[in-house]
Amino acid sequence: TFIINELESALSRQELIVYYQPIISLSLNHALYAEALVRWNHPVRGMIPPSDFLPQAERMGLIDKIDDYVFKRVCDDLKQWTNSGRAVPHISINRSAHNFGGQRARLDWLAYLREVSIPSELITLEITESTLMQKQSESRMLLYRLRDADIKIAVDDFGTGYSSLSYLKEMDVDYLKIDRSFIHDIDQSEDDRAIVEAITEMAKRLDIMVIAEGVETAIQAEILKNIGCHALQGFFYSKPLSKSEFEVYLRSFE
Ligand code: G
Ligand code: G
Ligand code: NA
Ligand code: MN
Repeated sequence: TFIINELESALSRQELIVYYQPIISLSLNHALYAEALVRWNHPVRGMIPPSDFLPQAERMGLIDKIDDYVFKRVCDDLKQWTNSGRAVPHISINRSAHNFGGQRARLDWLAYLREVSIPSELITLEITESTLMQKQSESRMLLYRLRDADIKIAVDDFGTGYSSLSYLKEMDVDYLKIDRSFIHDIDQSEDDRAIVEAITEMAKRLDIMVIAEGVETAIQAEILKNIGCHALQGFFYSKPLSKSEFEVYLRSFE
């Protein structure tokens, strides 16, 4: 398809751009927080969402290049925000399970942060449960290196992957992001509410913060606040914003 041929050149032509979706803190110790989400600004087709090209990118072995590219763009933006003298947001960045710990032809994220003098505490890595379950020593070593350097780890789409919770014991994680499939009907479904309550209770006892994803209505937000989630993300608060829109959002905190 068109994507296979064009994705590689999209990278070199800088057609991939980063949007930021605000994450609303209820009780985190930092108020400014957002998830970086890639978009493809295609010269003919316009803005293409990640769901329409990341699966292909993964199959083509291009996802590492995309993740490294997005990481660098986020670092550029963080550098700019730092230099502006304004409050600097924490940013969550997705890193695919594919070749997660791979050393070959991959950017060393920690070395890069040091090179551009960005404090690693500003960065959270969003990874899936399958990444945490990877037993390869390269992946494990990278996770431990990142944690040692104060990068935060968030488990993305929590509850939809492996049912084993053993990794929570082996690996310190900072956030669980409850998948939006549990949030969507939470005002109707006793079951979904029970699941979100149980996850939140478990997380608190493990000293892990809970972020609910896909919050679309005031009722959902109210229920999630009462349950005690630490932060909320979703269209009810904000869609993903372009960099300049996100800067307007940041200024609204001043
Ligand atoms: O923005 P949207 O909801 O369409 O994103 C769809 C999926 O793409 C989400 O699950 C998100 O985690 C993932 N995603 C967005 N940006 C990136 C990225 O830069 N790298 C990786 N690996 N996944 C991303
Ligand atoms: O979990 P993941 O990283 O895949 O989630 C990010 C994706 O979810 C983004 O593509 C974003 O556009 C999408 N998204 C963000 N907020 C909402 C929401 O409230 N409802 C739905 N359906 N999707 C959302
Ligand atoms: Na997610
Ligand atoms: Mn994510």
